[in-house]
Amino acid sequence: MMTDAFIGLGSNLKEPATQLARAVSALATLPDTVLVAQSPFYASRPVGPQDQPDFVNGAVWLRTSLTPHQLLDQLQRIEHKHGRERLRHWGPRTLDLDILIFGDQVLEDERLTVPHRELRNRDFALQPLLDLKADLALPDGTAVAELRSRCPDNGLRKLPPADYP
Ligand code: A4P
Ligand code: MG
Repeated sequence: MMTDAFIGLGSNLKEPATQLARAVSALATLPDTVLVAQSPFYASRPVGPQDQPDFVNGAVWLRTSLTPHQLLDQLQRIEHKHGRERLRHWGPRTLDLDILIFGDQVLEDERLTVPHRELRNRDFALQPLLDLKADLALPDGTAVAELRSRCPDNGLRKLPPADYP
């Protein structure tokens, strides 16, 4: 069975837009998975510690027969391959890949919380999801558009396509 999965991408170190573009290429070659679409990229102010560079964020829509945990394994493999450094919680990182939504599944265990626990507070995750699928909803039926309209504003700026390869 194929499931629609939505992945959030973030980076604020070492040419963030390039990090994200490389991550999209890697996601497009995952086993048992097709890349349906990628969102525009956005510059956003950091949530959490402010003494760090702005982030670039985006999202991709995958269709996969991997399980959520198999997909997480693959995302973590890509993060490590791309030289991810994670110095502190919510601090700067070269590449962060989060499972935002995995079909209509609701999961909570020691490795995985799906939908992502911070999704409803983060315009930099909600807006790219809307760009991918305007009528997307959470498993409980809440429209992503509704969450976006109620979410704190984080100064999102859409990057022109020329800013990423
Ligand atoms: N984990 C649980 N649920 C998930 C999920 N749905 N997707 C676990 C991916 N991983 C999930 O994550 C720690 C553990 O979360 C993983 O080992 C996995 O088993 P992490 O990314 O390695 O650690 P972290 O960065 O210390 O914490 P966290 O909570 O994941 O950080 P976030 O939520 O990723 O936030 N500001 C802007 N503007 N843009 C950003 O992208 N990102 C962060 C990091 C902070 N501020 C930001 C941004
Ligand atoms: Mg993460």
